[in-house]
Amino acid sequence: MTPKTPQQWQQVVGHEGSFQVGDHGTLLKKFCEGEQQCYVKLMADHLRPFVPAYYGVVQKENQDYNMMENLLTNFSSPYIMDCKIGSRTYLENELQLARERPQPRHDMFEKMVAVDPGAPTAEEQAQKGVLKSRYMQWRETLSSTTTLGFRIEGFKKPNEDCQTNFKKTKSKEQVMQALSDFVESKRQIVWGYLRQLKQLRQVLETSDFFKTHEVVGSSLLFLHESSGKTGVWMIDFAKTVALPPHFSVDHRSPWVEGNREDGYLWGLDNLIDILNNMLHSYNT
Ligand code: I3P
Repeated sequence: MTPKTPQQWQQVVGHEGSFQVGDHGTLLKKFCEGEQQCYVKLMADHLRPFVPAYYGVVQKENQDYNMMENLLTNFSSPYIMDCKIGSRTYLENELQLARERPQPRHDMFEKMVAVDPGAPTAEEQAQKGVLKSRYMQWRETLSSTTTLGFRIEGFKKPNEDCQTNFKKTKSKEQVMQALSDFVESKRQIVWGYLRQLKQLRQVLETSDFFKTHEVVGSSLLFLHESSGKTGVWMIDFAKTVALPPHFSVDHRSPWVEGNREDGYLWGLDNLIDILNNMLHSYNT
């Protein structure tokens, strides 16, 4: 690990308070055992260049953290975007749990009503609560997760506030418009991202880790600078779980309960197609 200039971490989306900036270009993320196991395996997998380097567990003020590379330290004035990949954002066992022990969530009801007051059912209105699985599925169909296998969670440009108003960004055209805004219609940036996403797809097809895991709720982190430097990394493995032995998924087939398909490659295919379309449109 080479010492790097400490740089402020900029959180665009995700659970607040989960991160701290560590020393020497590291980032501390609140400990999650499942995520730790993924990072350990990923450090020995073909996917290693596409994930932040993992340095183990550290403790700070009685809290355990997974310590990893702070990817922002490689950029001086980064544009940052988080896209959640896959056709599903909840695990099959979360669904099972919701059936066995339904726990309506008031916070999720409030978030739902804020976007669409008509979305809750009469029963949900009465109890002022929605199940997490129901909320997550509603979010998926409202955004492009169900139709394209990925969604923009948020982005941030240098010296601007975070933009996270993408809950209803659903159609190809809407997604393309948001992505164009993020890259400021710069051909070179789109080209750079496309090249890296195609490399990632190739590596995913050969990765033992990817072959043996259900990858849910994971994101791609996009970083670029106006100079043209780009980078894409896989992040967020809290809901990435090992499949049972001899169980296989192709990461492209539609999900039906029990088949564990996550739609990761399907989403990546669609994202690559959209960026390709953008590149061609900038030519004309
Ligand atoms: C959140 C988002 C997160 C999810 C979180 C949701 O909704 O779906 O992915 O965390 O659940 O509240 P939104 O983006 O609309 O704010 P997990 O992926 O970790 O389940 P939570 O409130 O139970 O943390």
